[in-house]
Amino acid sequence: HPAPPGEQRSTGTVVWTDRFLDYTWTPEHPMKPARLKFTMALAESLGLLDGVELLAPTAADRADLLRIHTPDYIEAVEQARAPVGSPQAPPYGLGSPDNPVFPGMHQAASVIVGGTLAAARAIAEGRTRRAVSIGGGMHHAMADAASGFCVYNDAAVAISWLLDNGFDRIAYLDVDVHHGDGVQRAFYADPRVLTVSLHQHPATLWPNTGWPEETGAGAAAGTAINLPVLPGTRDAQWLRGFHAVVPGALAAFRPQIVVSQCGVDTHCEDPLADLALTVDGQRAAFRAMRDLADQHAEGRWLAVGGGGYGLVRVVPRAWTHLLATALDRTIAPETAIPQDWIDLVRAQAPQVDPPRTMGDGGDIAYRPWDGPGGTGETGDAR
Ligand code: TV7
Ligand code: CA
Ligand code: ZN
Repeated sequence: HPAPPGEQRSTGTVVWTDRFLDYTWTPEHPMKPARLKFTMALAESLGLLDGVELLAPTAADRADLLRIHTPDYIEAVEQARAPVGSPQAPPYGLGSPDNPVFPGMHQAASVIVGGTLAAARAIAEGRTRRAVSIGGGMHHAMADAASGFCVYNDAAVAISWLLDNGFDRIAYLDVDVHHGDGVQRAFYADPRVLTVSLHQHPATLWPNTGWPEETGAGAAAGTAINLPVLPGTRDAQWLRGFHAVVPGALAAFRPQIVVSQCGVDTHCEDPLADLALTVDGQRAAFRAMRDLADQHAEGRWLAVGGGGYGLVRVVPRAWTHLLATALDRTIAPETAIPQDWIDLVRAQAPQVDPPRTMGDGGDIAYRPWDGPGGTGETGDAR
């Protein structure tokens, strides 16, 4: 039951702790905690968080991590020290340029998992219908390896916990520009989990997996879906692909909860990939996933963050829309960005021109997926 227009009923929970900011690689690394800090500052400045209770997570414990990760790998993360005078890189993907060892890595990565688990528990226990943890979305982490800036796979741990706590059918939707390989791998042979990833075509982007032929194994055949999109793809084309595949898949699978990885590195300005979405298109994708959870999963929606490397001009606006979407508090793309936020990022990132409005004037005005009577707001096919 979506809230009637104007009603400020909060159906969503925001998971947050400043400890998310401890997930800090090196100063040169593209995944910077400032993107989370700037997002929360923008959401706050717009009044989005007024009256919203923040759920503060604690670190996931060893038993939680063992749902997905091997004991040896967890131990290696705990023991990892930046190599002092030794050229020997630690094993398990640790100490590579993508995943350099940083102090407190195990603890920081465990808090990220704790955030996604807290969101899952809040939904499972009926305390909220929707929960968002923008610190999560570490979809590349493997059972025994760090990969692609991801140490522990928070979404996979949370999905595993949900499977043991009353959920038999879980849909995972991954709109990050990169393939959600770690989550797909964790549940590739498990028919209870449908994984869907949209991503830049594997022939053109790391990790070079997520081919359409990857569809699940054994009894789980058909429960992995991969939708590669070509470099240069814009809002309307991307959304058309989403709507051609995802609503039908969810209608057939009948999930009890939708888990969304909401990476925003699909943006045209993102430095790591080559898609050409705008914040408006990303906003439409979030609203579509929320509405699909409303239609097919009794409103149960767990959203996590993920990639997104435009730390001033993209991530804060996009994830503020994500938070607003979960909270049923629409922010129009025309909305002016408050001056206090502009001043804040000017002081901390003087080299970047901050955005002025909450949208990019994206091309979703062209809505080829809209049948007669469609509102176009989420691109919902009807
Ligand atoms: C979810 N692309 C994570 C996405 C992970 C992408 C990669 C970089 C990168 C790493 C850096 C850096 C970078 C400008 C970009 C084959 C390589 C090429 C490392 C330099 N600048 C998510 C992972 C991807 C690290 N990895 O899905 C330190 O780009 O392409 C690769 C692998 C070998 C390693 N080199 C890159 O969004 C959260 N890494 C600067 C400093
Ligand atoms: Ca993806
Ligand atoms: Zn990514």
